[in-house]
Amino acid sequence: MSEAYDFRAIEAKWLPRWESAKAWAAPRVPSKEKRYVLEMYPYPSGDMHMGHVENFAGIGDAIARFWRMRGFDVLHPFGYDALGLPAENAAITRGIHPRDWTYANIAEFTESCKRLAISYDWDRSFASSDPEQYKWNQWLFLRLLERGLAYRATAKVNWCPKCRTVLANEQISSGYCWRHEDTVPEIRDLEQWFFKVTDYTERLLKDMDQLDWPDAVLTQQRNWIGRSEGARVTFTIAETGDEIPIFTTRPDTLYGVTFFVFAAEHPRARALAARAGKEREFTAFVDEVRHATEIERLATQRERRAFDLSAHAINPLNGEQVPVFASDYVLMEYGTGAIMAVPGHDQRDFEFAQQLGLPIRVVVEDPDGNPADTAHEGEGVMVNSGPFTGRHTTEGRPEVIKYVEEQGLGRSEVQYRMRDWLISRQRYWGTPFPIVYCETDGIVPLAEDELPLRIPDNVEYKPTEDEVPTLASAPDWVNTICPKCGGPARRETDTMDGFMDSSYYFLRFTDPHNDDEIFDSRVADAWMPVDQYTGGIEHAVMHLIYARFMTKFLYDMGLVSTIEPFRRLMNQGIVKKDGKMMSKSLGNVVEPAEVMDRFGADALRIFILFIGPPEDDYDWPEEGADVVVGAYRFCERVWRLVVDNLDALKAAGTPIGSTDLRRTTHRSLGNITERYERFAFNTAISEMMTLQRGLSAATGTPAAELREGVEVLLHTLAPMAPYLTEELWERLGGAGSIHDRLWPEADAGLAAVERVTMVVQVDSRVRDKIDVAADISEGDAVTAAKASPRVQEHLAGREVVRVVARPPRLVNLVTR
Ligand code: ANZ
Ligand code: ZN
Repeated sequence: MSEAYDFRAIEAKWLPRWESAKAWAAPRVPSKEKRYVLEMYPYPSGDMHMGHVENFAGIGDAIARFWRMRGFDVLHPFGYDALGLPAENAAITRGIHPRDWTYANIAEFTESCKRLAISYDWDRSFASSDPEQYKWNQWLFLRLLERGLAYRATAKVNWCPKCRTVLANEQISSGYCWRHEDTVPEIRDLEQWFFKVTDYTERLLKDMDQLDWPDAVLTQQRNWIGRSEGARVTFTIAETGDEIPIFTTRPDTLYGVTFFVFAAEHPRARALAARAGKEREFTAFVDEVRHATEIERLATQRERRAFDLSAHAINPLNGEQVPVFASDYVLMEYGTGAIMAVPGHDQRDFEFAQQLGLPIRVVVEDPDGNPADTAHEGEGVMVNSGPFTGRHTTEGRPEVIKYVEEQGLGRSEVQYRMRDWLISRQRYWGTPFPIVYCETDGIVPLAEDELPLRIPDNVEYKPTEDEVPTLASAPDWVNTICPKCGGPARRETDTMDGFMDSSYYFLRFTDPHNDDEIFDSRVADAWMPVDQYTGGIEHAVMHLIYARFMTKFLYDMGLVSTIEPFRRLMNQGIVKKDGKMMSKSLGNVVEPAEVMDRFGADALRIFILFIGPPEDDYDWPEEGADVVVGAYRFCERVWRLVVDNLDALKAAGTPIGSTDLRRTTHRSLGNITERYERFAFNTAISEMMTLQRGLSAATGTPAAELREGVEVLLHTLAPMAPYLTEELWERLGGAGSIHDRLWPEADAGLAAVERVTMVVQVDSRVRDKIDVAADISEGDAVTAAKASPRVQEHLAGREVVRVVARPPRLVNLVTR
């Protein structure tokens, strides 16, 4: 009876050794070609779940370890995105201080990472809630302020009564709070801090061509930036002479304007209402509109709130006068807050016209014939359009713009959907703003040596029924003196959005404990950009836009020489159970700790990569943790392969010649390597399993050949099963750690697949001879046969009714 596979003993033996050797520490600057591998750092809201296991211990660690064995200097850091709402919500429901809750979770999460043997450089680890880290949020804020990129403005904000905080527009899904799906945010007016990301729109768009990112993410970014080309055209109110510019993407439809619409919040709309003696009704109308969310306002197929302003707008192109309304479907924040309405060619205008019985005029012919119940929004030949009649819209559009410009009626213009980044949060557990408000000096920045301005610790964090503590709950902290005049001043009681922390943490990881600078530029330049970034598709816009913005800002400051932080991005799939995301509240969680207790960390690591391509979702089967037994058995078979043959393997010399087993080994190595390179980890594992079976069955072969195969198996399995391979490598008498070794190279001669000539017949007559691999599959042989041009010529479109395939020598296509 051979020695049993005791993963517990193996884990207990190696983990402390790797820890004390700091086995995964990256050099300060790389001396070899570098690779920077990063997984989006997690919010520590509890212990690790299976999604984290997949991203961190599966994908990220397999890549980092593979690249290390390929001879690169690898930076693979880890930390925690630890400021933000969940800590306060936990504090509210459990009566525990946000800090205590956060750091307890971090300790637990870190233990799980270590048990999983994820190759993180732990000396670089930090939490964004560490004052030494959020100091740099404050420092960056001051740099943005100096350059006019941080500013204060009154904004209509979305206030969630349950979170008791302001939500960003992107934190609202289908009109509800992103965290409280039954709560519609209220609208409030507040003075807020913004970052001017809109100064970077063109660069954010243009530099996308450098990114090797999934198309879905690039598309979301493009839509979020929302670039529209069009024109600004000025209309005049007949009754008052007010000149009102509008933004349109379709100046070629100017002859189809039949009415004019203001956003409810537009100041000229209120003035016109007052002029018509309708101010009271108008105020009620505006109040109602402000309670609708932006998403609701832009939706088609709903009743629109309309207010007749009893005025007329003059179309500058044809002098026609059209009625003027205010409505909720025009947004104050986009374009100019007023539109020319073309119901013939804009669906929202069409629906508004139908609702109010306004005229609809066709000025672009629909090539497919215009159905009466929709607007034709596409291109076509211009009709009823004065001198432009007969032109195609694609030509007419620039001509109209040119005419408008010549006549001084307007100009061409580009508009963006993207707004400035609202950075203020009315929360306690966030980064305090490094400024004071002084009665005489206004906004006064703190000096650098006063940073970090810490979150006041003396607040007894005790939420009550209807009030959550904020920084305002610490009056001795809020009331301070002005650094400039020494007079009384107040601190800002808002804190910064958590996306601030994640907008540059990847740069900070290159030099994480630098107290004098945000990072040493030489060090950052040596490691940047991140070569492989992995994280959820839910971060396609906010985080990835803000991180790109901040990198460009730091580039502009001359601190870093990369303009794009993440060269390559992967979105890992979601681990589900019963078709839903695993979650404690649904009770459908398979706990990583349970799996590790039963089968060991290596089995879990292998399993999580074996479930499918990393980008695909995975629905965990009924059996729960039991399914991992397959990966465990594979570990056990590898164990036995080595332990049962140990004496022979240790005595083995160098293999020679071209034997079957050697060819299998080298061909497998070639395949496995190629799959690692594509991050096709699941198929790499299948190939390793095939190799293991071949080796385990090869009893009686010379030990040297067996040893060669075993070494390939252990080396290629090392990035996925670090404990097992390290132990077996030691038992084999291998030198040093297997994780410090270089990836084996396949012998090209041995790995080469033999080629043979395959005869292709059509109705039993030879029509072609093609060169194929000797191990070609039946399916591939038939495909290759059908693809031959000569065969196709002889088939001449006739149907193949039967195929006789004898790969690799013969395929016969029978047509009758
Ligand atoms: C006339 C017109 C005719 C329009 C037509 C479209 C089609 P994008 O592509 O998203 O940039 N618009 C302009 N400002 C608006 C606002 N503040 N609120 C709501 N809608 C607004 O959309 C630009 C188009 O959206 C503009 O072009 C304008 O309608 C409308 F056949 O002008 B258009
Ligand atoms: Zn909420």
